[in-house]
Amino acid sequence: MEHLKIASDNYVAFTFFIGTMAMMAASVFFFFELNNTPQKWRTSVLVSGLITFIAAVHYYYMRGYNLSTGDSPTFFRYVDWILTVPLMCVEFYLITKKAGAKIGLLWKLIAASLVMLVTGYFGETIDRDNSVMWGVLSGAAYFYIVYLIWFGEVAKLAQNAGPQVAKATKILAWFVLVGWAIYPLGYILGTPGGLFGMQLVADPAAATHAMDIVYNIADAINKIGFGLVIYSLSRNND
Ligand SMILES: *C/C=C(C)/C=C/C=C(C)/C=C/C1=C(C)CCCC1(C)C
Repeated sequence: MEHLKIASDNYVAFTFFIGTMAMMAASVFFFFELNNTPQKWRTSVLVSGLITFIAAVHYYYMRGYNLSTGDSPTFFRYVDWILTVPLMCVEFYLITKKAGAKIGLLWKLIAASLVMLVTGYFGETIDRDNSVMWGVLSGAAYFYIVYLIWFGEVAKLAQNAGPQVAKATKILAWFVLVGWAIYPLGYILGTPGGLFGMQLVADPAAATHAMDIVYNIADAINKIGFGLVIYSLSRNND
């Protein structure tokens, strides 16, 4: 068996390792806390654990893939997102359900997130020549999600779901507005001509590395942070 050494300045591999460990630890935490979570919040905390657990498994693969090839594990990255982002939409649905959220709202959020991710994947992989167009389409779907959560149905429902849910939804809305906005930054850094034809990082390898580091940091903030907001909601509310 080959033993791969990580250079001390290999920040990409470092963030893949730390990301794996953080997602694993968060999953153990959420799963073990289920036992002393009030019944009505159990599904929400379980979903938080599923999100970090799915990410942990993908990070485990991505870490190994990156270490042995030096490449960006774009495929695993998008499989992870395709599973976890819709689950984050489920969280919004679950916490606003008691204020009357309909299943149609969940499908809208999921459909928009799938459009956002599939178009992003095209731009990063099979149609890099049109990365700007795919990025713009993906961004439009992203803004639709932001709209639903900040001003649309989710925001309105949260207002009627009691002060604790309203507060948690507002924090999650900030995650979507600021935390999720880190991803297009990674896309712009890593995709040739990603910023309307401009290249921010000239060297292609450096550009890919910057993208992976940005995505890894964003994932840790968004997946674990999101879960912790749900967790604290489950403790503040009876
Ligand atoms: C746990 C993973 C999460 C929360 C992933 C979120 C991903 C995004 C919000 C990605 C958005 C993108 C754009 C808005 C434009 C460029 C392409 C993407 C897919 C990076």
